[in-house]
Amino acid sequence: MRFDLVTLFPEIFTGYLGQGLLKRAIDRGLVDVRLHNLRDWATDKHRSVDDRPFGGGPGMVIRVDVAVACVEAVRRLDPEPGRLVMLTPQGRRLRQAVVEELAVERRMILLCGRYEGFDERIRQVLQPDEVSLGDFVLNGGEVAAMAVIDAAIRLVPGVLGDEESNQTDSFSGAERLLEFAQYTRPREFRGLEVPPILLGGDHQAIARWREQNRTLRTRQRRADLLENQIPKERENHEPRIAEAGREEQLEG
Ligand code: 6GU
Repeated sequence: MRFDLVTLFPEIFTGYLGQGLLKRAIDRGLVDVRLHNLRDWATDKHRSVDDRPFGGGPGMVIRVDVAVACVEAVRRLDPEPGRLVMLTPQGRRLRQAVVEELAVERRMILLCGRYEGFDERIRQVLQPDEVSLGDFVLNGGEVAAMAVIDAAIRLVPGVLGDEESNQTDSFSGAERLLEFAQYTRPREFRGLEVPPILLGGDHQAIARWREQNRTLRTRQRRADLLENQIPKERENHEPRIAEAGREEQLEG
């Protein structure tokens, strides 16, 4: 999977790209990340990429001419046009279902803004898929772009090793519940003990405990996730297509 990052601050990504799972995926050729500095497409002598908003007000706005020239040039770097994702608090909220949708792409171009935002005509011309991390404001799209890449590469086949799996991740699988509680050594710490069932080696009992624990935790912490559940009987007797219809209804 190829990512092209369009940003005014490519250096933000260098530490992130050189570490952990992502570095391993890049070294193994499973993931390719290219950095592009928006400023390289500025045309005036000051190399300006932003300007004051028409109508007045605080902050600066990313220029349409620079952004469009940059994205169009970056797009032409590969025959696969890819999906253009604009990181903006006005986008649809990123969740695992959105990550799953993005992760099937062979290429993603991630457009990061800074300052007050993008000239509206950037949206009109490029028609990006607009994605937000949530209902709060970041200083720019770079942290959000890292989140998109980080979440997406977990779903690229081969990126996770044998020891890791995205199957039991929170928000994953058919039910999209939180993950169950995990424990490791020591068995006892300051009087807190590991649930004995996890030490017993009865794999069916462990699976039952984890299933219960997932549901309990989700009810306690994120009851909103349980509202999206398909009732068990319906899940068993109705075709899967009913699930998609229901999800649409709940999207609102
Ligand atoms: Cl994607 N960008 C910015 N600037 N702020 C955000 C965001 C994105 N998602 C949440 N807040």
